[in-house]
Amino acid sequence: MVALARRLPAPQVDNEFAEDVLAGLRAPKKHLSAKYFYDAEGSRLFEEITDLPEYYPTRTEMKLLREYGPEIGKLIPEGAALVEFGSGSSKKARLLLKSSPKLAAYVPVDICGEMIEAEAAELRKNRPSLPVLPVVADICKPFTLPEAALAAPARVGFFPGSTIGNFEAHEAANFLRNAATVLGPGAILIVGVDLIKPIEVLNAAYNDKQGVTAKFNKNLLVRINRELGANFKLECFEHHAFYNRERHRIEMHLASVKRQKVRILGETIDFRAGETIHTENSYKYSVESLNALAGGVGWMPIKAWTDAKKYFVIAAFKLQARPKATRPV
Ligand code: AVJ
Repeated sequence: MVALARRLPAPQVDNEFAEDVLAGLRAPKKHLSAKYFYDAEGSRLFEEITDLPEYYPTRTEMKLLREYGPEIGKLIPEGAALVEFGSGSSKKARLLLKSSPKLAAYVPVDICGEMIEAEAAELRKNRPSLPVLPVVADICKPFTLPEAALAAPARVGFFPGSTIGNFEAHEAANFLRNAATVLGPGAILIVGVDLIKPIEVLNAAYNDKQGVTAKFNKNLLVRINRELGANFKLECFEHHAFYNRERHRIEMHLASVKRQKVRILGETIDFRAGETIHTENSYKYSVESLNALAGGVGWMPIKAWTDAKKYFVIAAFKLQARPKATRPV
């Protein structure tokens, strides 16, 4: 009986969230993964952030896509498959699709099945001739593309939104290596990345006057209270966001305003006054550091497009052909 019970699949999703949260809060330096921001309310708050006057990334990237879409589209070979990593809302892909040649397929890949199915339905209405073939997968792990994408003469990856900024350097390298594996020989990759810029601009973007980013950060505690039955008091934590110059990243934290205890899943977590939970890193790159990262795993820079203020870059890479193993004579 016990052996049988142990073979039953665990209720994975909830368990993974619970385990990650507990492990993060037990650690000497408390931390939570930024991927957990995006429940329904968190996704709504992020959309609100993208409209804030201080939050330049989304606006700048959209402008670049509108302005250079036709030029970027020229890099996409006729009949290719366009694979979007972590698509969420395909607003940006739509701008790229507008200037693409005839494509074999558009393949949005996301861990959230509901999200991409809804987006796919929307896109099919707009572009009835384009096969939209969503894949539900973790973009950092190997997955198989749909047959139509594999049969296409080439595959082009698209990774907008500076989502890569949430990864540590080794995770970013791992993502890029996985993208190469998934897309295969001859692949092209188009990445949108937030650039290093004056510290005041960066700090303002993550400390907006209306407090939407603070709400977005604290929503993680709301989610933990709801889904894991914790008793975080929102008024006892403060939103802290600042640029870390040495590490080229924005850090977001939730700082405990006093000494306090929080109950979660039968455990008590102690907070010292001023102690923080590190909730997000948002790495900023230079075109050079991005090229070095990509080049290190076989992606050769083709071209990069930036705005006049150099706030954001859309960079295109080509997968370096692997030297063929020579046959011993
Ligand atoms: C979605 C990771 C690009 O880092 O700017 C926005 C998330 N966090 N405001 C970013 C975010 C706080 C965003 N990314």
